[in-house]
Amino acid sequence: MTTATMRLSKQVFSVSLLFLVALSGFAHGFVTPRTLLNRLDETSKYLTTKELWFDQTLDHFSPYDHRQFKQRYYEFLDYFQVPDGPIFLNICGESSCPGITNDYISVLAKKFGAAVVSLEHRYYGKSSPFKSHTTENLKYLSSKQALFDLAIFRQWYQESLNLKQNKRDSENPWFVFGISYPGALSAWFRLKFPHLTCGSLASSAVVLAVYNFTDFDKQIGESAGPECKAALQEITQLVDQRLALPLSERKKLKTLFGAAELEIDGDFLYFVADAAVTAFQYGNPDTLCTPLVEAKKAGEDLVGAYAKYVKEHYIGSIGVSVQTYNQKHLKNTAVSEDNSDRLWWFQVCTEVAYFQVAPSTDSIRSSKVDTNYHLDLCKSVFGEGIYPEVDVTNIYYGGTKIAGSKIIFTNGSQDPWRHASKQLSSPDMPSYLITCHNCGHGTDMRGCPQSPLSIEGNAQNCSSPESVHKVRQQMIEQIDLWLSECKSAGRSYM
Ligand SMILES: *[C@@H]1O[C@H](CO)[C@@H](O)[C@H](O)[C@H]1NC(C)=O
Ligand SMILES: *[C@@H]1O[C@H](CO)[C@@H](O)[C@H](O)[C@H]1NC(C)=O
Ligand SMILES: CC(=O)N[C@H]1CO[C@H](CO)[C@@H](O)[C@@H]1O
Repeated sequence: MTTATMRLSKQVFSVSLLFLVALSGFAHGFVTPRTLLNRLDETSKYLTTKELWFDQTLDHFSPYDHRQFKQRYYEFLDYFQVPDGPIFLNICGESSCPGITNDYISVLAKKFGAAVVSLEHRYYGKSSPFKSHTTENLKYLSSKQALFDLAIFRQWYQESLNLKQNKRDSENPWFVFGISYPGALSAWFRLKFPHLTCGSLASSAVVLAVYNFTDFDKQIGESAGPECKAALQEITQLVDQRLALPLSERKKLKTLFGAAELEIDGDFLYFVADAAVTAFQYGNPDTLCTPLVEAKKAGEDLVGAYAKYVKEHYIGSIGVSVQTYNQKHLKNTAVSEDNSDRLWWFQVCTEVAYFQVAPSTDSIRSSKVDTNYHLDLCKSVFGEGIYPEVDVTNIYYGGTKIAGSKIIFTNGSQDPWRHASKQLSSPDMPSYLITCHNCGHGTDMRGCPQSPLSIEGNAQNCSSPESVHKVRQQMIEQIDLWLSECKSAGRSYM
């Protein structure tokens, strides 16, 4: 994901892929280029990939269903100060979890002498309770069940540790971490199970379920700046015009973008919009904007210039698979490690929405990417009656009015997702904004820019490394304070 798109070295190439998988392509559903992932040198990019297994309850809310399934988890103990160092619970989210990613958590673990444990999210990766992901079988896939999974796992892990260390009734101080949807889970975990953790880091945490998420597109416009925004809007207009032409012309257009398989125009338009989003979300805006603004100045074909970015950068170096935008593919109920897009769409279509619809004026994406497009997708992929009840979700967790405590919220200024996060500080819940040209999703944990992954950040490529550094220092002070409050009270929670 650098500007040198065409000449990416193999190493940079694989780091981008790893990065993408680790961060989960949150923009749309999921983009998990598994086949390419296998080429990675996984050892240096993960703290550990050694799989461990845990027996989890399938339905935490049923009084009589006692079925269980195998859930995958990881532990990293290299920095752990035995016996009473802290335990960092690093939440995995809406994609396969092949290990504990070697991001800023490793710096924090070293600093605090912490163990790091990570549980794969139910249904994703190798932690599916079922052999087929029919809509009926997806009924236990929810954030509420996932939070309960984490609580049960946390309890069990502590007990096993106590057994190993021959100690009773004493607990290590726990701290929970997550980025993006796992960031929301991290905040919600502290909200629902405050007695199980000393505090939470909720990085780019999307705690507000949003039905018509028009602020998302608006933020892309702001992050792009006037010139790039105008170019993107002109491209959308031209693409819309060409989609009104006869079928053969429409096919030509889709082929130009390497997306001939997207027969439904809405899927294609969503894909076209999402390709631009990624540049801002992950801190590489110039990769997209520089060639577009240049093409515009030179009077060159803008659609052609954008298609080149999409094919070479979005599909090529990032390795996004076009089929993840294809409703036909989303209907596939087969269970495999790269089926996360169907699963995430199910969560979107039942709980959180975040429908990335076009605002009524000044939109960047096509106005055809509207509420109906999303509702039709939910119905077509999962069946009648599947649509999100965002109000219920927000009543359950509180949205941005979450009444938690000891939760750190962090956001990147260029990240469209920040409008679904908690951006204002409140007592015991500080919120920090990391402001810079390429500060996007999860900057605090993934460095700046967020790809290629560089734990401490890449000062050469980050427009303001000091703003990242400042927020990290504040995070460290908070974590230190809350852990010590826990310890002095002799408890694993406060
Ligand atoms: C990032 O920095 C490297 C050198 O550290 C440079 O080769 C590359 O072009 C930079 N990428 C961007 C997007 O600025
Ligand atoms: C979402 O947008 C659609 C179309 O503009 C509108 O009909 C609907 O009322 C909106 N819903 C909410 C909850 O804002
Ligand atoms: C802590 C912080 O800087 N919060 C800011 C986040 O962004 C919003 C605007 O989107 C500001 O209003 C907040 O002050």
